[in-house]
Amino acid sequence: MRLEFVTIFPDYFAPLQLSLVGKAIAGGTVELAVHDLRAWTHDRHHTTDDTPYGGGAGMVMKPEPWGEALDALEESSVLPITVVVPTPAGRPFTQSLAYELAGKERLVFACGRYEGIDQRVIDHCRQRYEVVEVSLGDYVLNGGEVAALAITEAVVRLLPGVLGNPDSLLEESHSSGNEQLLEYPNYTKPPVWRGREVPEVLLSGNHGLIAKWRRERALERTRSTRPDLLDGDFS
Ligand code: 6GU
Repeated sequence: MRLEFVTIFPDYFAPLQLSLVGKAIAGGTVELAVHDLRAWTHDRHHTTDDTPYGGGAGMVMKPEPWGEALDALEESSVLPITVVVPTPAGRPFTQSLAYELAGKERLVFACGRYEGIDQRVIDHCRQRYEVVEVSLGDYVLNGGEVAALAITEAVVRLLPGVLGNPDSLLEESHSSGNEQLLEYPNYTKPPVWRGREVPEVLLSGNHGLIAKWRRERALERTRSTRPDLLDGDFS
């Protein structure tokens, strides 16, 4: 999978060389390119924003550098482009959207700053590419960069061969193999730590009882912190 980021802050993407995503890059599963939007400006100050038509606070990203950036990316590879636009006005990011994006050949993250990107850039993209506007949740970040990192991590770990143990994908919170429940609590050695004991059932070796206990804890946790995930028929 090819992952590209267009941004005025390329340094935000340095951490992608670390950990699991870094290994996916080193191992060739992921090909990564970070592009400085300012490379497609032509004025002395490398201007990427301007005041909004109609007035109001904040600045809007100018369309011209974005247009040139996307033209250049389109010419750089024949892979079909899916443009991901991180924005609080986007479609909520979920595990199922992560799986959807993991199936694409080439994601181009258009990271806006300020109050966003001139709408004509998005409209232009919709005409030429697949476009997904994605929101991480109902709060406001200063720009798309941190959101793009989060989306990237969620997507890359789903690619074949990236996780050491693919069974992890089945057990974790929000995966389809877990009835949409939050994950049960986990314990490791020692059996007693600062007077706190590991629940006895986990030491029993009785896999049926352990599975039942874990499901009960998962339900309890979900009921208390995310009742919205339960649509009724859980027992
Ligand atoms: Cl995806 N982008 C920005 N800029 N702010 C956000 C967001 C995304 N999700 C929540 N807030």
